[in-house]
Amino acid sequence: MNIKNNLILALDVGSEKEAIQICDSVKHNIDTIKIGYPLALAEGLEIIQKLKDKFDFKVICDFKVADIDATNEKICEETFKAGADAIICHGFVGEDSVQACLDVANKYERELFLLTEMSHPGAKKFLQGAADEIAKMGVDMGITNYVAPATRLDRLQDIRNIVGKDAFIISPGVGKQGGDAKKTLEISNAIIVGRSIYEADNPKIACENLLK
Ligand code: NUP
Repeated sequence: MNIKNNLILALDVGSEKEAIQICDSVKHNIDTIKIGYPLALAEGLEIIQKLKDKFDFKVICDFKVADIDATNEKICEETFKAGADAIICHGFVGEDSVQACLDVANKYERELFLLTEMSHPGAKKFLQGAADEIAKMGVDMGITNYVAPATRLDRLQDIRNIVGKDAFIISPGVGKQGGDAKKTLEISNAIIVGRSIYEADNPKIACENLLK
């Protein structure tokens, strides 16, 4: 995926009106947004196509798909039918569940991102211990897109070493969660930033400051 300025906006706002205001402010700095449950639950999946039509953005749906294979397939179908360019799935559910997501992504010629280790402190308790295996599973399955944390650069590097230099890693955790944009981009292909942009008085300047 080609991402302008290697910066993805996590658009976790609660209304279409707010979403449009933020997108309008950052549209010259950003061409890829990540929509998760907050906005999709507030406004429905139609918000994906609305924002794509208005701003010509690529949309990654952060639905952290983590169910049995049959249900994952249905979730991915609905998400891609709604216009998403990519979807994020969890890896801890295992190969069959992830394969179901990959099959639907391939059918629609869209992309799948495999979430390995999460960025928050709580991820250390359970997920961190499995993250290397999740990344290895992704490599074995031929997955080329990953999500890995900006908050723990040592772990981000470990995951980079497993998935290889040609894999595409996007990293949340810059800004509010404590991660550093520049250091993260030495390892990752793009950063995902939410609150530091959409809670800023001027989201456009917040983007520019992140890119300095
Ligand atoms: O490990 C993850 N950490 C994380 O923060 C995986 C994620 N998908 N996210 C998401 O990235 C999170 O749900 C939010 O949408 C975004 C980070 O937002 P912020 O901390 O920059 O506000």
